[in-house]
Amino acid sequence: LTRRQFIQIGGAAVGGGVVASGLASRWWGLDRNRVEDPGTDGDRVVASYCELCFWGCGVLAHVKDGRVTKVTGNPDHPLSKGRLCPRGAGATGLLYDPDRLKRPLVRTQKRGADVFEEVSWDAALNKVGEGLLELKRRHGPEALALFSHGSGGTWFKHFMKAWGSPNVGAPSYAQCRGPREAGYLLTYGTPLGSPEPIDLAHARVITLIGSHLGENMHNTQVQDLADAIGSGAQLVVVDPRFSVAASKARYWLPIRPGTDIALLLAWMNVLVEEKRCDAEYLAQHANGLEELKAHVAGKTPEWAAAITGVKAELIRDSARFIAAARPASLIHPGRHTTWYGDDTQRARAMAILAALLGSWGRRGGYLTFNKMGLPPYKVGKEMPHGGKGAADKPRNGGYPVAGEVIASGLCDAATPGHALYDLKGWMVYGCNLIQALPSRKQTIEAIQNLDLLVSIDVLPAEICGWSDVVLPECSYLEREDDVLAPPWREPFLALRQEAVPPLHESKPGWWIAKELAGRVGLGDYFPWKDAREYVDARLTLGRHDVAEARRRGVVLGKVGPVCEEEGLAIELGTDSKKIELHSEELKRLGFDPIPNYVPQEEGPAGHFRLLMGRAPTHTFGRTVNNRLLAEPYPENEVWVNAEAAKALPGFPGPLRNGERVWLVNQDGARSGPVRAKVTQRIRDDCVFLVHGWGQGAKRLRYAHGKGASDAELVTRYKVDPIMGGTGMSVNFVRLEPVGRTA
Ligand code: MGD
Ligand code: SF4
Repeated sequence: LTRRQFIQIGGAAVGGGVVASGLASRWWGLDRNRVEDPGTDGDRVVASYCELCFWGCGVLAHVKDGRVTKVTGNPDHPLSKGRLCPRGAGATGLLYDPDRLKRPLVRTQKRGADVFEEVSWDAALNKVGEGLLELKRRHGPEALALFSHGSGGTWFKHFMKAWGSPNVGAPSYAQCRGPREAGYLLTYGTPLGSPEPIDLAHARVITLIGSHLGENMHNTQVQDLADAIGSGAQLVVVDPRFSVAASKARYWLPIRPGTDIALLLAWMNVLVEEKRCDAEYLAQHANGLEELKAHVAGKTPEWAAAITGVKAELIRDSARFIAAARPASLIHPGRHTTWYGDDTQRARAMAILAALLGSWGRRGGYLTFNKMGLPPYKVGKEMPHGGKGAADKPRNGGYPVAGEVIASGLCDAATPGHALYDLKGWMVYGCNLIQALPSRKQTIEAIQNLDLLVSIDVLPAEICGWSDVVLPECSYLEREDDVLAPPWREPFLALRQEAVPPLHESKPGWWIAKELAGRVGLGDYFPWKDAREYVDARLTLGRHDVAEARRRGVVLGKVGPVCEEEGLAIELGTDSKKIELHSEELKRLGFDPIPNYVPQEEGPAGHFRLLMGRAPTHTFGRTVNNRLLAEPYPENEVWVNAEAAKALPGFPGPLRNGERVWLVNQDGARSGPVRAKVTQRIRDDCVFLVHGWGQGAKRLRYAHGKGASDAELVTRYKVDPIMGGTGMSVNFVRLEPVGRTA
């Protein structure tokens, strides 16, 4: 199977138009051995890094007559390797979106009425500055929180340090990858971070447990996955839905949602009972093998079959298949892991399974990536707050293994009556909290109690409609930002550079933060003239060739060994310096030291469990208004099992493919109308929606009202007691007919 076939199938499965559309020529190299010629058809090419999601691929923006004509992958950049995913290729759809925020806005009616007047930058910044100073005077600096998602947020994080508040969070932790970070931290002594240090390219068997790579597009991972498949790697996919990856898999396990821990324990049972673990590796590196053996003793495939709905034979065969490829048998850790409230334990189970396979620290498994250091800009003034967040002042509601500030905790802390209540102001950079936090009702209640809500955004997202002041940032193609230097196999520094000047009256984040700082007496903490001078100073201090870095957009570091096979000894970050199969820390904290399966609550009769995921051409709500990306996937659909669709309560006859339905949850919350995708590719106890649609923001003229919002249907959530993640797959919906026209 070639990359092209894999991607074609992926595209066809989720929106056949993609492959046929104009996007296809910009989407990946069409031959996997050849990088498309990035030669410009314009006046010049500007190297930068992408912000259509948070992966950070290197791009080349081609500019002609002052307009960006196309965006291609930077061949020199280790994350893009000359290719972009469809979202990255569609960046001009954001740059030239007619609905962009054009001028600063100040609210003129009650919050949520979405009525604003356009004002000058001076007026808007003065208003925010006065509001901030009043907040500080009345409640102290820590009454301000920042929600920040995206690399431009670094300027506002810097502002928060100067201001003196540790309350900086993002939904990407407690509403996304947090449980995984906690699970791996407890097991190996280190969280995974982003990009995940996994070796998809060299794995011989890749096990995806509810990770729908191919629809979930992290460019480098999908490239590596396609390459691995092309060179004979096999997939095992555990998903209630026949995902694109499942359609390529040797084994697909259509699991009952919420029962993965039972399956993982049964897989461990087979490995242990049949002596298929890496005994030598475990003897050298792990603690608690005997306790683990005793724990999984009765947890046979037959036991798990009754729970998971997956045949015992399939569980046994797939366990043997996974074990046969060890250590190059990769259990993908997943990323969006806040499902059922027991998610740290599920992540622990995955981490333990990886240890039994001996894949931590080994080729084809988990690697140790390196980061390129870069000296900081010399501010010359000590920061009032180190900004260590959760570790500094617990904004984590007492969840003992929370490694970052809990965004939902910041919401709690703005809700009167809550034990942590002391927040009075929010700055929101690039997060649509209305869709991103669980329980919209609580988010709005918190907002209504704030003294000040400021949002900084490119588009008029729903959160802007609730803000007091809206500050329009320019898109990433119109601005400079800080250097990006994540840990990676080939360490690198990447530059964000302005391809074209800001459109309308939008401004870059660095400018907004600096101007605000000046208005609240913190100008000394922003001594740089502009972001370019800031970045060049850091590069110069790091002894890099600034002109060359700007030309290539990337500085490559020295590649060192990343796994045992390359000579890197396996070192664990736990206190015991061993892999904690049995976690003493969890035991001390009063939690199960080895994961246990605990049944999830079932939904009411006639309801389906609501599951969510991604589509290849969209990054949740950030791209739904992008006309280019809407071409292949204009709105989401609700996946409904074909058998179940034949006799839905309240429907006069079978639900037809393409028919519009309302989704109504167990508490009466309603979303839609949304088209039904009637398919055999999903179990009959759940339905599936791609996240991001059902936008209530009227100023998003294209996306407004299209599809259904899963967030609107998440009225309940189950908190992970270990790290505070909000499990959101605990809601159930029934379908209601709308009409008979497709
Ligand atoms: P989810 O979105 O939760 O996580 O991507 P993933 O880490 O893959 O995964 C959804 C899959 O899990 C679906 O296939 C669903 O059917 C399955 N599933 C649901 N419940 C269960 C269950 O109980 N058990 C099992 N085994 N499977 C289950 C998210 C990731 O994607 C993230 S966090 C981000 S921020 C990125 N966002 C993003 C995007 O917005 N767009 C695109 N195109 N790609 C993206 N990549 C990243
Ligand atoms: Fe951009 Fe796609 Fe890379 Fe994300 S994965 S940074 S959207 S090219």
